[in-house]
Amino acid sequence: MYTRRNFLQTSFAGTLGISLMRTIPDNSSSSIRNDSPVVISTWDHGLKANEAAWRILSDGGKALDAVEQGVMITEADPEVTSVGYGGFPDSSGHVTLDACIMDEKGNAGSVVYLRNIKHPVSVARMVMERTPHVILAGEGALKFAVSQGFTQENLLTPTARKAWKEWLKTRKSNPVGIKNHDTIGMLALDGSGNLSGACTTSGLAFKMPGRVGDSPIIGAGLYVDNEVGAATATGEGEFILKIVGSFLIVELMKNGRSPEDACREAVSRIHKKFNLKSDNQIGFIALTREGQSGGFSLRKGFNYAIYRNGMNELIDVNYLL
Ligand code: SD4
Repeated sequence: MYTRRNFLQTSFAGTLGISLMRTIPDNSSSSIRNDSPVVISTWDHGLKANEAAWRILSDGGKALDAVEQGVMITEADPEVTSVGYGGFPDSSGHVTLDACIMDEKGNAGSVVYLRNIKHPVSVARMVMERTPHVILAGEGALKFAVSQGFTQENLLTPTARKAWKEWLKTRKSNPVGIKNHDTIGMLALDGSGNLSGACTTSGLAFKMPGRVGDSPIIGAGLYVDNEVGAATATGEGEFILKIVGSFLIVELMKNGRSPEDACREAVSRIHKKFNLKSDNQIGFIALTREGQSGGFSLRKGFNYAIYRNGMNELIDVNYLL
């Protein structure tokens, strides 16, 4: 049984960052005019990221630029310990980043297992725009980034290092837990009616060296079909990969399912197929080309930020268990 919850709405008053909270109607999917831009992104850090994206969208800019600039805010934020700079490292103490981006034409770029570069999403965009490939991994991705002018820097903050050192003492704490989910996936619809998406993460905390999750994999962590809509994911990538979650959601929407219904179906399939642990979490969000949005998660606690009509809101999604 999933439970309907009231939405928590947080309005950010422009750059002043004034927060207001109020309850909005019990309906997670909402429609807007076709020509109104909208941006949605996972988790509450999406509020800040949305602001950067909205500045571009409200100025008549492209969804592709909006999603890149939007998630770069989170990548640069040391407080966010699952994305970019400040992300928790793998079990050997290295911060390794995964990111991808997809545009309205179906072009895509991705980097996996990238070290020492603060903005993997921008490298992913360059893979898309400047190479004939879709994915660059590890050493090759780093060499490419440096060749494009990116500077190498240490991404392991003192806080993340301390957390890793603590974890090393026991190696027992489960890196795959609800607390460690903060990947940002962002979907935007611009004033020209074009959709784009981006997804960026440091993956699961203290993961095995070499591990890559769903986030940089087109179809799993992100998918955009300009004729239909877009979807992105957060949570245990191992499960999302095995159902090709984001592609599935977009195809379900193509067959008439609402964003929330499509996300619910993807979560249900994971729940039916796999033996999940009590701290596994999965969350999806989706956006149609008409600007209708929705999300759904396995467990309580997942939310997404939506900026439309000049208002930035945080929505708690419905959940399965
Ligand atoms: C991964 N899906 O690497 C990512 C983790 C995540 O919020 O979403 N965290 O599997």
